[in-house]
Amino acid sequence: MLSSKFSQNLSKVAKKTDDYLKKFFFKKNISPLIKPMKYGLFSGGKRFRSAIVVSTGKIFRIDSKKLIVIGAAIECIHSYSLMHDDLPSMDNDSLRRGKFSTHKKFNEFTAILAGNSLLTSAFEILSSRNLNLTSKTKNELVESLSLCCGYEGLARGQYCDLTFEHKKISVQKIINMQKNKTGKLFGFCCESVGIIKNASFKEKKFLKNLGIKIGLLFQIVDDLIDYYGDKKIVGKFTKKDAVKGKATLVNLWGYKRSLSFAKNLKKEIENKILKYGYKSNDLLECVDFILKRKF
Ligand code: GRG
Repeated sequence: MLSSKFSQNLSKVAKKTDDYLKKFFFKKNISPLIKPMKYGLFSGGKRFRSAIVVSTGKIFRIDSKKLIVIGAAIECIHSYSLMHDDLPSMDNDSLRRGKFSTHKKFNEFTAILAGNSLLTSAFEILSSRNLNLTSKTKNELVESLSLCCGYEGLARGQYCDLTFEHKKISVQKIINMQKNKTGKLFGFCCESVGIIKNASFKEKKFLKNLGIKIGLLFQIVDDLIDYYGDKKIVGKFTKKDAVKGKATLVNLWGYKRSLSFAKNLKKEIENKILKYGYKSNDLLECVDFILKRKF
C-alpha cells in the first residue's frame, strides 16, 4: 500500500510544478507549437522526477521554490522524451498517459517540433533571470543537464534500446542502456541539488550516481509493469516489450528473477541514502513508491 503521506506529497509537488509551468507558458500563446507542447506536457504525468528533486533538496534544506523550477525544467525534458519515444520511427505507441500520443492527436512533424521545443524550454527555464541562482550555478546546471540528455545520456540510451531489439544482449549492456535512457535524468534530479548547494565534487558525484541507480530501478519496474500491468491503470498499452523483442531484464530473466534483482537494488539505494539520516525520509518514501507503483 502507498502511504497517504507520500501520495499527498507527490500531489503537492505535481501541482506546484504544473502551476510553475502553466505560468511559464501562459504568455507564449503566439506560437502554434504551444498547443501541442501543452498537450504533451499537461497530459497527466506523475511529476515523479520533480518529487525526487524536492525530496533530495530537503536533505540539504534548499528553498523549495528553486527546486520546483529545476523540477519543471526536468519535466519538460521528460515529456519531450515521451513524445519522441511514441513516434512511429521509435516505439510507435498511440496511447500515452491514457490519451492519444502527441503525433496521433496532431501529426508526426508537429510532435517532433513540439518535442524539440520542450527540450529548449528546459534550458530557457534554467537560465531564466527569475531563477534566483548565480550565473556560475546556472551554467553548471545547464552543462550537466545537456550532458545527461544527449549523446552520452538519454539519446544514447534510446539509440541502444532501439538497436538492441530482437538481439541477444548481455545483462551488463541492458543495465548500461537503461542507466542512460532513464537513469541519467534521475541522476540530474539528485545532482542538481548538489550543484545548487555548491557541494564538493565528491558529493555531487555521489548524488548523481545515487540518482542513476534510482532511475535504473524505476526503469526495471516500468518493464515489470509492462509485463503484468493493466492498460487502464498504466495509461498505455502493456505487454509490448515481448512482442517488440526489447532488451529488458524481464525478457532475459523472466518476472521473478527481475523482481528479486529490483528488490536488491532498492536495498542498495536505501543503504546509500541512510547516511543522510532522518532528513532523507521523503527521498526514502520516493524509492519505496517505485516498487509499489502500479502506473
Ligand atoms: C529526451 C534528450 C532526449 C532525447 C530523446 C526518445 C528519447 C531520446 C528517450 C526516451 C527515453 C524514455 C522514453 C525513457 C522511458 C522512461 C520511463 C520509464 C518513462 C515513464 O515515466 P513515468 O512513469 O511517466 O514517470 P509519467 O507519465 O508519469 O510522466
